[in-house]
Amino acid sequence: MLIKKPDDIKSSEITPEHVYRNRRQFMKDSSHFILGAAATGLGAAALAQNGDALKARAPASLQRSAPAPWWEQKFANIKPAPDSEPYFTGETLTPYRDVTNYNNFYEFGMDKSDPSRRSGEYKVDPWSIEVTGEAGKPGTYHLEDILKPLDLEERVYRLRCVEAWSMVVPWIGFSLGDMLKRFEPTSNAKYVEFETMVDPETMPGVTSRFAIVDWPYREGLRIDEAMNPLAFIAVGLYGSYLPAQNGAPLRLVVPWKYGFKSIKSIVRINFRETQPDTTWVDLQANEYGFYANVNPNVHHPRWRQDMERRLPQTLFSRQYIETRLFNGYAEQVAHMYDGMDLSVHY
Ligand SMILES: Nc1nc2c(c(=O)[nH]1)N[C@H]1C(S)=C(S)[C@@H](COP(=O)(O)O)O[C@H]1N2
Ligand SMILES: [Mo]
Repeated sequence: MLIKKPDDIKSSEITPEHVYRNRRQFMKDSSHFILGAAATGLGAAALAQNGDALKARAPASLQRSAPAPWWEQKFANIKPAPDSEPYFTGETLTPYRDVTNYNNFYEFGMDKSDPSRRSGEYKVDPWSIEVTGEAGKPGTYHLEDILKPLDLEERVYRLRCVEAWSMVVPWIGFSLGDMLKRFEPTSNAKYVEFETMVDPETMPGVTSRFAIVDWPYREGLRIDEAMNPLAFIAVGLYGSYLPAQNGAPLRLVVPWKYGFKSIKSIVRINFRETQPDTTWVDLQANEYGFYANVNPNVHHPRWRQDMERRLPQTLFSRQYIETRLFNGYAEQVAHMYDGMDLSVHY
């Protein structure tokens, strides 16, 4: 790698907006970039870290410490995102600050800032996942054993919430299918169901009298959706460990579906023959469906779904863009819904 981190650049000056770089663009104007890096302290550390640079890293001062020693080894070797769709989008990344302070994670409260402000007591080590149902290898697995054979990679995906805001996030993780295959789902496994941790001691939203969710938070996918290469398990973002508020230590990321499908802090995986009940469908079936594919043509009673507000926003600028069918991932996923009426199976 041709850039070394200059000693005089304080890592605290490195901000994620600056760190972001399209590698091809980088090759084109690298001399300009080196000058820029030296002058302003942009993301030289980020670019030097891997032989082939990650798209983005958290500011060093904000990078998480490893949840346990074995995590460091995993994170030492991350395959950078490619330069093309579907595992990369040319769009500007949503800054680390917004990705980690504007969250939906009702277990910590209902305000967007609750998950980052109120998750200080939350613990992710030790962590195990219970695998049940239609699988050849059910059991309780320690997270370390699940992650051991899986290689980490970076993927830059759009995340579109049903509340009509969206982000672009550089996740770190692996294909959901690669993890699930090892539990050997049987031919009866037509769906997979996930559950989130419930810990009243460290998750203040769980005991709140305003809580509307019947815990644990539950989500599910059809098995072919789960095995689609785009379905992802994130264990990090911006090159660092996942913060509590984003679903540490591991969460689902299903980029072609509304954000609520991307369940956080998973403790149980259940393979089943029938479609599972899921949290938001149970709460309000006329508003939220099991499929929840991003679709500008399917009306929602409270938020318009043909447009979205792309974060970050400031007091002075809000960026509205058109929402795309399957959140722009139609080429990879539309075939799974051939013959289905998407306004019925919303
Ligand atoms: N356990 C759990 N998972 C959850 C939620 C939640 O409240 N609890 N909110 C969902 C919603 S509505 C969205 S939009 C995404 C937000 O993910 P982010 O905070 O990492 O952007 O998480 C999803 N996963
Ligand atoms: Mo959401």
